[in-house]
Amino acid sequence: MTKRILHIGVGNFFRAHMADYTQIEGNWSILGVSLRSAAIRDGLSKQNYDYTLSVRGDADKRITVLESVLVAPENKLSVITAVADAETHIVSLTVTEKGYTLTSDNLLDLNNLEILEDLKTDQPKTAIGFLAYGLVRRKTPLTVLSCDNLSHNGDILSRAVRDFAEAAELEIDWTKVSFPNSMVDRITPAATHDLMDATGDIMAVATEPFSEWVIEDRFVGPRPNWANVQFVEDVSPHEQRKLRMLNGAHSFLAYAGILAGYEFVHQAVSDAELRLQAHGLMREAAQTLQGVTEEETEVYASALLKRFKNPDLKHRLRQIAMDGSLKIPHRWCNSIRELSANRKAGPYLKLALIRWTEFCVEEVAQKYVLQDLQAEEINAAVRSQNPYESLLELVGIEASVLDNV
Ligand code: CS2
Repeated sequence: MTKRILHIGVGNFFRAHMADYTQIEGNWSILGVSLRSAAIRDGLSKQNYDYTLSVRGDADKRITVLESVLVAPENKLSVITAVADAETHIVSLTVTEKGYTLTSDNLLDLNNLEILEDLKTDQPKTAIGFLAYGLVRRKTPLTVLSCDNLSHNGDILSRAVRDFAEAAELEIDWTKVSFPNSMVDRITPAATHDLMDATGDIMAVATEPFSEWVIEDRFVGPRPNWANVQFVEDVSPHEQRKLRMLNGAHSFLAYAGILAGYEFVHQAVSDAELRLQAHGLMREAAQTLQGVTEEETEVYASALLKRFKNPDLKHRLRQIAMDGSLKIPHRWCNSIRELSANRKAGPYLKLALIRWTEFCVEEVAQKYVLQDLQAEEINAAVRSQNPYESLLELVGIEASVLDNV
């Protein structure tokens, strides 16, 4: 009998990554949840929840592992019931950084309006609310697997659900729940009309051939035997390598690239100066990593530059630039703090922060709508007496820290 994963956040990344691994595994099925919009359910339901995965450079694949998709606002009780259901062994999430409703200290934001509402009702809206109300009813062990680009994603999620449960006075048997940390990687751009035309599938997803997944082996129930997944005791070294080098360089290329007038990652990274700077940032980040040699991180950096250069991916810089105020702390700031504490230089990481502040100033000057959860705060910072320092404060960096790197 197939076993079930309940997956919250059925966007492109999940459909290119976890869905692909699970289909290859063969013994599990996935019930999806969309937290807000009905668009993915509406599109996929017309095609039996199957879709085309267009792996650039390889043959297209048909992904058939999704059972169905619940749209949370229409099916609140069904989502809670599915979290509690003994046949669901894993609840996984790809809800992006903002889906965790955190403060800048990575704690549950108890002033977030949706969290405040969710605390008062068992008809929640947020991922944290659904998890907590589902766990209250849960009788058997459950693994909750965060697959988002946050440093210590499982620990952060666990803390947020616990804080929610405490504030809502919910009783949960924590001995039956685990929250492994994980590192996920596969560059997956937003779908385009060209992709839909080429595949004849309006729900097609494009991705790159490369993919990586490292998970802490802390499952409290059965788990899929996913091929090519590394199950490890501690994911930190992998997660830091990926977040600080890949995502760090990505965000740098996004802001510096947009300022230089480029649209796609492959264009920005083909600019000799930007490539050198992105490489410099990766080398600085590499100095903060434990247990890897300089040679290994150099090989990794070169492989990343090659992946970024893939012209078939058409990965928009603006997709990466979104929600910078939530991404930057995980991607640059930990490296900066560690370099500063060790009195090491980090001119390219510093440059990246400067480029982000310039990007914010320029977006406001152009009167663009800022694509950032903290758009209001960014606007206020840009209009303040000292935009540079105020913006840095938003990502938790004091200007004085930068004096040391
Ligand atoms: C990107 C990531 O949009 C972004 O912020 O940096 O989605 C990146 O493509 C993935 O993490 C690659 O695994």
